[in-house]
Amino acid sequence: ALLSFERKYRVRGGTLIGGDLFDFWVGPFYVGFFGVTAAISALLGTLLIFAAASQGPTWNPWLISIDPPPIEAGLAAAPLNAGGYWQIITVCALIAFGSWALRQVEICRKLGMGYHVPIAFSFAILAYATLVVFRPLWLGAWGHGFPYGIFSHLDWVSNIGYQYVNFHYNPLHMVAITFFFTTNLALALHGALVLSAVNVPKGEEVKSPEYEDTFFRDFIGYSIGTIGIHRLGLLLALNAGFWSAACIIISGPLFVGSWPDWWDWWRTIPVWS
Ligand code: BCL
Ligand code: UQ1
Repeated sequence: ALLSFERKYRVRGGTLIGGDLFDFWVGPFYVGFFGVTAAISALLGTLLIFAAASQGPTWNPWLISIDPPPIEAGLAAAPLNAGGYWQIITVCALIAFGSWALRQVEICRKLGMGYHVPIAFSFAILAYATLVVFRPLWLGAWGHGFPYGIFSHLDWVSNIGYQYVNFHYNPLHMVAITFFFTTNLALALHGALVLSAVNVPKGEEVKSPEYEDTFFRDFIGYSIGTIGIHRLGLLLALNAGFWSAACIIISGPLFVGSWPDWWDWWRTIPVWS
């Protein structure tokens, strides 16, 4: 069912491509050209996952793994059962994610809103593309992408981590983790603060944002403000994704060896060496 206000916002236009062709809704969902391309590529990618799994040794969902080509195959197109499925599935995924972002753009344009959501989602796409496109390209083989499987991708992360001895010492991994944790802290504070102001006993009026500001001024002498916390949250979250991509793209292409040893420059600073 349509919510009471929804009809009013079902406006024409704002499409990037195709004019009015796919400018309609199916139930609650806006379709659009990119809704069609997202649906087709997601469906095709999913079917190919099943096709590839049918060629493998197991239907155990934990153990199914669709592997990239062997490293020796370099950047060539691989036979289906030797990484070719992985390559096509990766293309489907990239088209699906890209379409999803562009569909968000069209909805933003329809509603006259900012592009914050598609920009934010683009950082997630960037991180994925870094793992399966940019880093493999830079290292010269699709075999450097991660395998599509539940345990197998965990094994990949573990193996790549130990390939650099101890990934915790990767300075950009440290930065990324710090942004992930700080994002969590910010959302916990924000969620708690808003609920504390709004969850008043029955019959009482909810507390205004001034109370929220006052809580933090009493508490730590500073309030970032009600818009400010959302700007901060977005900034923290985007940095988490960005530095994740950065920490893995430097591992291999720009740095080989042991991340713990990378810190030797620090131990040899003249002041204490
Ligand atoms: Mg580490 C990466 C944290 C220990 C090796 N590690 C990461 C980062 C993150 C992190 C900073 C992964 C997040 C990311 O990339 O998001 N690592 C982390 C933490 C510890 C840790 C907190 C810890 O010990 C407390 N890491 C270790 C140990 C090593 C190690 C020391 C193993 C032994 N780590 C590695 C390696 C890597 C990481 C190797 C990486 O490659 C990875 C990284 O940086 O990757 C970039 C980015 C988000 C995405 C990639 C998601 C993209 C989503 C796409 C666009 C959309 C998907 C849609 C979906 C399919 C649809 C779903 C359908 C609907 C739900 C229905
Ligand atoms: C805050 O200052 C604020 O403004 C009133 C919020 O808005 C509702 C918040 O959610 C939070 C968490 C803060 C406090 C945050 C900092 C960084 C001081």
